[in-house]
Amino acid sequence: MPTATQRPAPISGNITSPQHLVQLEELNKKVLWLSSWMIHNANHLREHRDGLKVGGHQSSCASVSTLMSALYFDILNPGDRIAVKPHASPIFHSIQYLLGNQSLEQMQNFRAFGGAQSYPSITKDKVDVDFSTGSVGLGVGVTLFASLIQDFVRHRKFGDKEVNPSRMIAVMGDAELDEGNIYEALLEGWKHDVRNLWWIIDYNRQSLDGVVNDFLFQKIRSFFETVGWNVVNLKYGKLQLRAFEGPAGAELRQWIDDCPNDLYSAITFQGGAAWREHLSADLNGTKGLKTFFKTHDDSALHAIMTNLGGHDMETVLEAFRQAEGDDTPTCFVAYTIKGYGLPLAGHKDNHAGLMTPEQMEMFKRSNNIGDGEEWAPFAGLDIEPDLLTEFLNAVPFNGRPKHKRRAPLVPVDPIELRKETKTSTQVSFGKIMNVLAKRDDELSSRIVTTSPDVTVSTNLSGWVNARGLFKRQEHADAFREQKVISPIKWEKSPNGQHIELGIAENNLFLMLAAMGLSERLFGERLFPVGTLYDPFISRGLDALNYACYQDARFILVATPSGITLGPEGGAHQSIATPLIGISQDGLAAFEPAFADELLAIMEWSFDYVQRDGSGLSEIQWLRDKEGGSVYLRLSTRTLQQPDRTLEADLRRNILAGGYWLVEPEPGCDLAIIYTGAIAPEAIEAFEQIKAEAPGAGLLAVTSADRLNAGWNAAQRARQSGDGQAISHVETLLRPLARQAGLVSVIDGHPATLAWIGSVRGQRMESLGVEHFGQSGDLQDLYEQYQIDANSIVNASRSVRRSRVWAHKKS
Ligand SMILES: Cc1ncc(C[n+]2csc(CCOP(=O)(O)OP(=O)(O)O)c2C)c(N)n1
Ligand SMILES: [Mg+2]
Repeated sequence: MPTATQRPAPISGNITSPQHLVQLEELNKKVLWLSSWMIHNANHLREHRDGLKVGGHQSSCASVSTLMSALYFDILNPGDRIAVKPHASPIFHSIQYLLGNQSLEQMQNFRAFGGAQSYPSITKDKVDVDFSTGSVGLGVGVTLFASLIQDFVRHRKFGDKEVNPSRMIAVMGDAELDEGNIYEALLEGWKHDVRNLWWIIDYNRQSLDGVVNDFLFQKIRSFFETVGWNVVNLKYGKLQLRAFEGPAGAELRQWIDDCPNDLYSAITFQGGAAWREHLSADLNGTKGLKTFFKTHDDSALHAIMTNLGGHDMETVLEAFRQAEGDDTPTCFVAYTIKGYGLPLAGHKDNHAGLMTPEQMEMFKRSNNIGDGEEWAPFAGLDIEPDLLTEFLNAVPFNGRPKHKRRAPLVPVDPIELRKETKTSTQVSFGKIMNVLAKRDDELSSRIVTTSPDVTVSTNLSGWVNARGLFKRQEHADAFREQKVISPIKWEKSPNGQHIELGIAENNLFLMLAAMGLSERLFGERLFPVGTLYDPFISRGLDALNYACYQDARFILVATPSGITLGPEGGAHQSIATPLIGISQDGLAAFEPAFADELLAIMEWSFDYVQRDGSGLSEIQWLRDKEGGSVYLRLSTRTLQQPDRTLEADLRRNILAGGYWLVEPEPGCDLAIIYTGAIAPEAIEAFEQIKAEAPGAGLLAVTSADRLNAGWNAAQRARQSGDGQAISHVETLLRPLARQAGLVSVIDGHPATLAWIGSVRGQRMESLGVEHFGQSGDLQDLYEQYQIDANSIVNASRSVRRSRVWAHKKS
């Protein structure tokens, strides 16, 4: 294995000055050292109180260090945005450290609480991260959608500002190509003619468990070319190219091309002598081989054989620079070695492998780093610190503003919605969007909608008719031109405000992530509204989680939902989504029953997605000042609407998660609690039971998520000594007798509301849906799954009986 100091000196070409190249090489050497050291420090030198493995990926870092150094120290412009391969986080932090953007303390606390994160994180890292990564494939995919949103923002010309396009870049592991979301994104990108996109594949031909298929590169080329990308191979480094011109050069090249990936990796691990042995056996009798061997000792031979394109700074710079100026999406296949420059190089088990303290000591010595100099930015380098400082000060990327981008808040004026006596939440959603479409205000101009082929069936077509679809080039509606009558216009233009997607929910969530990061990425606030069928949230769940994790802001509208879609299809019934709504961090979930509730929630949501504060909110014990994204679970079921005007108090309760549709009398012993489209059954059951349970209450839960979050937070506050803390659900339940019985009902999993029994330790029977899958009308289905009015009455009687029984027993 060549040590860091033995690494071949760069050979200068036309692309850059020799001095610049040497400086980049030296910085790259330091980046590799720092990344290895911060992982070593985290694993071996910090106190481990819990005995758990800390981990880190020294080999994954080593394979990408040249590519990343070339990007950050030379190629990137301040506006370029980059998703970094998750396990290259230490490389990213080391580069930021050298650029003066990352603190020593953060470096030393890598993977510790409050320190630099295991994987680059927008929300948790202190340094400026463009895209969070971690779940492989998603960070790559989101760059594609970000490039589309960049185009969208540029075409909308907010405030007549001309925004120059930047590059959206993913530095990705080759195994990320196994994730299906990559191909879904590629196809969508092709449809939308995405531009200014670079995907740089760290083609080390190793994943976590093993070595990838030898012919993967051919497939990569054809996938990408099929969807209109340029593909650039960085296979050989300059040392190799020079060797190919020397004695036995052509045969050497052929041998390299023919060598299976796993064998190449194994010999890389073994080093110079093993190369000699294999080459001698395989190329025995080749003219010039002896001369080649004679002029290269083991170390020089190893340097040539491992001088792959992705480790050769000059080759990398050449490739990147040549791609500049062409906005065609470009895929770089950079051949690399996992663990390059480390004793772990090429070993098949090196993914989580760590250098031993002894190996680290040797590595340190080979880097000329003295004791106590481990974190010193320039220790052991062959160039004067002043020159390197000057170099770093001139790095174009560092011209990026240091403060977080904030766009002005957009006022949300009340939305005037005509009252209906009967309607559904889905229809009301469409009408609210129609009202917004007709308005000429800042909010409406910044709304962007998207849907995976269910725009019409989720009632977005009124909005789309008014605002049009987004496409970089004008595209007329052929049906309209041919006078084929349709209520739905399908005109595409650069001014359109709806981005239509193919049926791929993962893409929907990556799109919402990119739209919801627009303020951060492009300085322009957008209000993304995405629609889909509720059950298919599960299809894109990891991407939804990913979007929320990086604090992208959007409104997700899921409809229809539950078994309430009736005859439309058993396979499309959703059960678990209300629980997702409760448990998904960063997402406030609502399930209104009536149009006026939905209106209040949507008005609030457009404000909520803009918030960026901290501390307690106007609704106590909810983290409302921080804001977040919103999930609305809606229904196609038409309901009789309550005849009322929302007073401030009622509106506040709707937003806090619940209100009494019928107030209980103090000390009463029964409450029926319902959520969403099952409201008529709850009301009917309530009417039937109220003679048996005088003064009973009927509680409408508009957000089990927010009721639950408030309760948890208030409990934690009390546990920490704040005796006054009380949450909304506790206030709501206060009038009930201590031993009152509760019955809940939801068209979703019963656990969504079942926790309410614990709030005051009251007996509770929870109705909901645990099984699904058959079509039917609502009467049949509600009866079958026991969420019909009769079942609610029976549960009310049952809970009252068991309450009396329990009371007697005690
Ligand atoms: C969705 C997902 N599944 C599994 C993992 C666990 N994991 C982390 S890295 C990795 C292998 C990555 O290999 P590659 O992308 O080639 O990166 P390399 O380390 O070789 O650069 C796996 C399976 C993950 N992070 N995300
Ligand atoms: Mg790999």
